[in-house]
Amino acid sequence: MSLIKSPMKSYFLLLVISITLITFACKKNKENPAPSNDYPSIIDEYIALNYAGFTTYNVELEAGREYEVTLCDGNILVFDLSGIFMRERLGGEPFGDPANCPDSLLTRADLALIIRVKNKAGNNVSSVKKGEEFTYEIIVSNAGPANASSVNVTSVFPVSNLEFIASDGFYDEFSSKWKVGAIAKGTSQKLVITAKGIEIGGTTLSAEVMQAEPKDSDSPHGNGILEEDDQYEVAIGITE
Ligand SMILES: [Ca+2]
Repeated sequence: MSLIKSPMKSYFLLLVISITLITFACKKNKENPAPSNDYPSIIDEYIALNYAGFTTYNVELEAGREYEVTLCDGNILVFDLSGIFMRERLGGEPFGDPANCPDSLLTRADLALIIRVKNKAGNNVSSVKKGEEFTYEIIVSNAGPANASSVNVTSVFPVSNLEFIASDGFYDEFSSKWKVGAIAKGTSQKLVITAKGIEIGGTTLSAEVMQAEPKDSDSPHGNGILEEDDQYEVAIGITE
């Protein structure tokens, strides 16, 4: 992303830098590093790779042993003296122009969804006999760093091929909605649906995270893109 695209933006950027330098007079600024304020370039490379869109941030040498990078959203990344990333932590107040500061990845959750089909013995299967009860599990996990809440999943129950028998969560086979609720970072929630095949042939089980708070770091909710990690499809055969 180019920092300076127009004279107007250039002027605005200078204004932001001026304010930033006043606010963080003791800090080094990525936009205007003095020679004595130099820091390892791999810090800039790390931010460009992991925090695309963050064009304003400050780098400060803390007690001569590590660099603290304050992102414009106020969150802080800590690097060692050679510029190797060590940890992140929630920081203070945001600064600068919000337009140069996208939603922080630190404040997002990363939800992922999979489906597992199992026979009565608990083994993973790709086909079942007509009339045979089986289960399919929809598992939503949250890799963090934020906790997720108000999670809702849609999984259309294929009524023409399967008979719904039971589920162990807040799932409504008529509306296709599973009200998941909260998923703390590092944990998962599972819905187990019991069904049986009523029509010989094949069908597809699918599910997607439709809503959740906060935003997901790599898969916008409810956009129907199967390649994303919050959506899943699995084919199942129903045999004689
Ligand atoms: Ca995700």
